[in-house]
Amino acid sequence: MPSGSRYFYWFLYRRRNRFTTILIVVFLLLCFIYLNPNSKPSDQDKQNQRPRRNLNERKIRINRETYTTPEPCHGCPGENGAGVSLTANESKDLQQVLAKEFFNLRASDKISLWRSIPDSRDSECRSVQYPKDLPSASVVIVFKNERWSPVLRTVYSVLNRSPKELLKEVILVDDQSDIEEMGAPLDEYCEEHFGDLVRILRAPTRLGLIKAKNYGAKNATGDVVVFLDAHCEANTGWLEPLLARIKEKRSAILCPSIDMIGERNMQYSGTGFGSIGGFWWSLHFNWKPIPKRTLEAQKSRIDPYPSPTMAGGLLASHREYFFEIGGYDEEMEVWGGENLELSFRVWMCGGSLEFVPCSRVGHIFRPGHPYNMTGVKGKGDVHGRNSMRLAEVWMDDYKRLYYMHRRELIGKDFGDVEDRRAIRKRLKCHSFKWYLDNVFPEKFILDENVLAYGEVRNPYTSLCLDTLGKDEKGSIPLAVYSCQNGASANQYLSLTKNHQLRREDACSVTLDSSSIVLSGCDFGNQQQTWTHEKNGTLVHHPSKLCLDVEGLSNNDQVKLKPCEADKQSQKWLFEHYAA
Ligand code: UD2
Ligand code: MN
Repeated sequence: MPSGSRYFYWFLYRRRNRFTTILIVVFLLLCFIYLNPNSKPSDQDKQNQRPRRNLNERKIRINRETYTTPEPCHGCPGENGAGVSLTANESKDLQQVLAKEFFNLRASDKISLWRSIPDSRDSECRSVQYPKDLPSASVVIVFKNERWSPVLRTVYSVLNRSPKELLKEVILVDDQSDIEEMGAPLDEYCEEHFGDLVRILRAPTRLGLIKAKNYGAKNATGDVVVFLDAHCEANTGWLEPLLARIKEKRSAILCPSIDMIGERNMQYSGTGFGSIGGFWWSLHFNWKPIPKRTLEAQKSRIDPYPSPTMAGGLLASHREYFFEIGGYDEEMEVWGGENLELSFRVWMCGGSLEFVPCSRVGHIFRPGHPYNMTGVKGKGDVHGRNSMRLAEVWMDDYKRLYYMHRRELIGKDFGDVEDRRAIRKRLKCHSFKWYLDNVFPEKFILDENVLAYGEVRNPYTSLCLDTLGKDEKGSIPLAVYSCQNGASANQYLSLTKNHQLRREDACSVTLDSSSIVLSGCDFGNQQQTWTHEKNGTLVHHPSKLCLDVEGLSNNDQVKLKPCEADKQSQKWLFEHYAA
């Protein structure tokens, strides 16, 4: 027997013909596999590899010279903005992912980085002709612990849906993320795929989103700076209407209409339009319906319209103007307050804040934050301290209404605000009263222009009317609780000149024949009218019944009862009466 390699050669020699046949068969088989489209890894498979360097780079290279929009990812999940479902296997430990990211990262990872989404604009927007010579834009996206697929999808949506001659650059500001793939792999990916269209700046220390936005904007070179959160999808034609309005009015700060990207399944849904931004006196942002006066002033329903405040994340401003009016407050930490601060400031200092119906951008609203919310100075309550700064600089005496909600902050340190007050002086800005009267006349001021306000005490006990910690987000019961001597916003009620018994945004009405709750105020609703008689009773107009409380102990619900002269549980005294 031949041994070792000799045996091998002998074998080959003897079997040469058969061996050649096998080679040919293998070759044909390989050709078949390569040419059969079903056996190639799909676009989706390729995209799910991370870091994703196996993409068909030629197709998607989007640098200045070879700017093309990638082919749609046919057959991929989530196309046309559809929601994505997960297999049982993919859903394994999903709760942990949700608890960490506050959105469904697994679903996001299944979707193409440049998926298609439905054009959610009003059909009229599609035929608007914008001027050719619009200012250029730098899009600034700040991120802290955001993930690969939503961040890159934000970038692709901007690159694919902005006219290339208008987009100067995209600037990604990494606010010291702890996620490895967002470091060098992101640098490499952007360099390879986007050339100098996308720049990445690494914050030298944790800046917090407010300073990070300043940092990005200072490094921007476009005429206009546009801020986006790092989990957005810009929709068709989103940029032109923003730039066109800034060309018309340099001092207008503009917000696209924010569409929703479902945090559970990533479904893109248009939100229509019909909102302005408002605020609570606790200095949180809220959405309100567009007032009639605003609708009436619009020439067309797709025109930009004024809004008293903005949510904060998505906005466009002439870059130089943004800094002329003070940029963001560099002493604000991490998250919160800067959106109302900029809103009040731009209005009070001669500019305007407008919502643009034809510009639409989707955003994933997350129920929590994937990053540490603790500031150095604001410690556990960065929003509270940031809001103190804005109240102290911009709200004049109306800051009382903020401190009424946040009594524990009275006397706390809010840092030095002299530089910010200097802006107000330099620009000769209006008062906060001017803002309330002219920009937001719908805002209810709890202690102005009312018949009575403050705690509503039963003079025979130490009990006050109380909303038991519930606010306008849900239904608000009206009950009694030990008086807190002005220390609780739950006990602050107003009796208005049009006879409503209300708090910030909710008026007392009868739920059934006897119990009382607070719900949306409606001036036309007779069920909401009350009189405070000289003898101390609060009489409900339509029923002619009196506000009464049965047990006279903490948490007892108030009721409507037949009025009885001298019944102690029907006597109420407001803390203040208008002179
Ligand atoms: C809203 C705004 C947000 C900001 C915030 C108030 C929208 C859609 N979003 O909160 O832009 O105005 O209200 O301050 O209106 N980030 C950092 N560093 C940090 C923390 C966050 O870079 O220390 C990034 C974060 O990765 C994200 C952006 O800032 O890209 C906004 O943060 P968010 O999405 O958690 O804030 P959101 O949408 O709750
Ligand atoms: Mn966000």
